Amino acid sequence: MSVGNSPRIETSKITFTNVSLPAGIRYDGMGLGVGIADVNEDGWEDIFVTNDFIANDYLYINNQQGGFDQMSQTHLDHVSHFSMGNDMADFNNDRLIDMVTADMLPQENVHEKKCPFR
Ligand SMILES: [Ca+2]
Ligand SMILES: [Ca+2]
Repeated sequence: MSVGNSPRIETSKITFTNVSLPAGIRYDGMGLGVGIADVNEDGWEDIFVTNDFIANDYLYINNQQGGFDQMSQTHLDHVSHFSMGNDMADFNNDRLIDMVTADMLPQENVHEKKCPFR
């Protein structure tokens, strides 16, 4: 996911404006998954971004003031370091949102040791 450096994109009928930085979406990473759900049950949708090896996964809690605060450290016990996609839903019917991340760490760590970012 690229944050904050994308120019305004216009098509003939639809216009998109990048509001990532004003909304508090400040962290770059190799984003491969985005999930939207009300994780803290305050009635406002939150965003879960899963990243591959360069950055951690980020949980953006809706601050109800037009933006989000990155709060993965206080809301999650741990995150994957090689995340692919994610999904959020009530998978076990207990009326609480569950979060699932697909991790792609290979069985051997040869590839990880060759990575220049580690
Ligand atoms: Ca929420
Ligand atoms: Ca559940």
